[in-house]
Amino acid sequence: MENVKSCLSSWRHVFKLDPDRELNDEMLDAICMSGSDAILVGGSSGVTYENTVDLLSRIRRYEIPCALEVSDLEAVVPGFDLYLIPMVLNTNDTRWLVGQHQQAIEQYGFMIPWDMLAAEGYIILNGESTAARVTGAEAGLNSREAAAYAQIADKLMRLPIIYVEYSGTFGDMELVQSIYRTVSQSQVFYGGGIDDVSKARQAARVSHTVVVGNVVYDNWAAALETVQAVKETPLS
Ligand code: 1GP
Repeated sequence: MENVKSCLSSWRHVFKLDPDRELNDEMLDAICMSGSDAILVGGSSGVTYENTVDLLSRIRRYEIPCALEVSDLEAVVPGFDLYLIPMVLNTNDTRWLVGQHQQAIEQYGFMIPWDMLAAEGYIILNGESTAARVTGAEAGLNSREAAAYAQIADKLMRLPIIYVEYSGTFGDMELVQSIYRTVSQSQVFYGGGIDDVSKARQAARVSHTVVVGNVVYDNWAAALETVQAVKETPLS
């Protein structure tokens, strides 16, 4: 775990790539050579073994570290540097907290490379997102409620990562800051709606790691600009 934590601690900016979406070689080259700290492969739907292998093999032409965010057991592909395991904190459906994990370990526990895994305590805050709908997340939290979930992850469960997920929309930076201020050992990831330099900077002030997703596919020139914006912004 210490190795995993020290690897994660160098991640300030991360691109999240969806195996189910098209990315041509020129775009992938620009993303992998952008100076970002890592590529996170994952998506909320349509992720298969085949499209994950395909994307990994293309990213492997580059030196950038590459992690798989495991959302579907059928799409777990060997060869990533790290495997991130989401555990959704703000849902009443425990399948997304520990249920699917229990089944996976019961079935495949003997072949899990535990020292390559890191758990992510997800707090899902965009009720319109696929992730919220699929997991039944109670997304309408205020800052105090969200920060209380963060303390469960940080202080009770001692998870390496707290993932503040606004997927598809730019979040409430005051709420993110209240989470950031409350943690003492977890690394706070922020993701959601970053599509320009200004939003990248705002998120970089209140989270250890900034995750940039959709804009890669919508406006990759803008996506590339987020790297430097994050890197030159100090944490608050
Ligand atoms: C999605 O948090 C990531 O899981 C990034 O969000 O796609 O909105 O950038 P966006």
